[in-house]
Amino acid sequence: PLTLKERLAELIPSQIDQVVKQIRADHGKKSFGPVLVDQLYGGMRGLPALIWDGSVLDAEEGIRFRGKSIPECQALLPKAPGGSEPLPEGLFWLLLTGEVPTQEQVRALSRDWAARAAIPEFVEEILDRCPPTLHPMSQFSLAVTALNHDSAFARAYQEGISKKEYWQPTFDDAMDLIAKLPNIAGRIYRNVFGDGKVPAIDLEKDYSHNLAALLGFGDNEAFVELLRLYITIHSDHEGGNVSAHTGKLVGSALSDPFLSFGASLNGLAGPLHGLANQEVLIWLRKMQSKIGENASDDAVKEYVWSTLKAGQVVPGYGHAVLRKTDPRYTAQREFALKHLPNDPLFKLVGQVYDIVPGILLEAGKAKNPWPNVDAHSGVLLTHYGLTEMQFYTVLFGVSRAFGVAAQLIWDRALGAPLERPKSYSSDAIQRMFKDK
Ligand code: CMX
Repeated sequence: PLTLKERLAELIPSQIDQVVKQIRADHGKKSFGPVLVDQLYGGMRGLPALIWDGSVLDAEEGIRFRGKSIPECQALLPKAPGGSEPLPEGLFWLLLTGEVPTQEQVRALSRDWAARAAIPEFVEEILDRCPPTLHPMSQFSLAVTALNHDSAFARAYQEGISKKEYWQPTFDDAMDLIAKLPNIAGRIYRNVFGDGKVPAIDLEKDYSHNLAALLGFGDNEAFVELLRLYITIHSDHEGGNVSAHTGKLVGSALSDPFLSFGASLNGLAGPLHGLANQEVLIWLRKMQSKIGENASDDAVKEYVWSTLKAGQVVPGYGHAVLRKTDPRYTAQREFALKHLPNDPLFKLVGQVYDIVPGILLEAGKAKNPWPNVDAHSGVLLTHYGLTEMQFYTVLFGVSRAFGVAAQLIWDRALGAPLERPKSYSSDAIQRMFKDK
């Protein structure tokens, strides 16, 4: 069977000639509609501005990866022997090619990533020197940025590679990037929360198993299954979110995939984006310490209102694009119903789900009162003993590499140009519309 790189090499010419050139010839001068001044001040919500092939987000239905919903991916993508969650290896193949790989192709990808997993000694040293008080996301970003030292793309560019070949070293870097993340994440986790000793990668195991083992949970098959699901659903959420768009933007300057994804991680580390992963659990724990376990609905309601009245957001609720319950939330809820139905914190998450949307609607500001992906992930990780909340967004970052890397490869294959949208000053806008 073909390797992923061989299959991509087959797909790229037809995507350029029969798809992109055709779309531009047929529709290149068509408009999506007017751009409103409000959109410039309003975080560019709804402004069509990017091509992103791996996934598209529907406001009502949620994400589809290459046209496939999360339940469809769970049904169609290859599983580990005895497992029932999709292997992220298969999801990466799907993101890149639009095709569901065979079991054998996924096995080959697991082996390839395990073989590429080692990180340079100097990167280990950088991590070992970080004070444990430096947030795990900052450490993660430092290490990923430093991997640029061995970038195949950066080297090839210096040696004068032709534009047509850009995608090839980008692909090699993307594979290295994804492959090395478990070792980086494992080292950060062990340095900050453990004894600093990181076990070796097992060349025969799948990516999620190895990541779990590096974190110290390799013997817990349910946790490994959770990681397979977690990485699959956090991988990609179309192109406009902060981490995805940042990676694409930085990549458009022909910064290599390590520099580009390092930038993505800095965006993911913000509390309105990936850091909500940790914020939700911190918020739930604070609630428990204030109103006790098994609190009444009224006590929970009061706590939610007190959050809003203090001028804070309810973490894990709301979304810039989604207008319904996030299917990534639902997938995690189903995992919890299967594996940890009686967990007290899971029950609290369910209680919060029954209460928060009504309050956000009553408060009348949030356009979407429903939970997003981050409302559920922490309770699952905590259940299995991964209780260090400051680490959660690192796992989100490992997963987000899949989506960003896939698009970086396609951007270089399609010759995507430097991104450079137009900006205006308020003064310029006032002058422009003075008499209109
Ligand atoms: N709690 C309280 N207020 C909220 C809210 C929430 N969960 N969600 C939105 N609002 C408020 C906004 O802060 C905004 O208030 P102001 O007008 O005072 O500025 C108002 O409602 C309108 O916001 P919106 O148009 O509905 O939402 P945005 O597109 O501006 O922001 C998001 C989207 C996700 C940043 C916001 O819903 C939020 O802050 N949620 C909590 C943090 C969170 O869970 N982030 C994770 C998102 C998923 C991810 O990227 O990982």
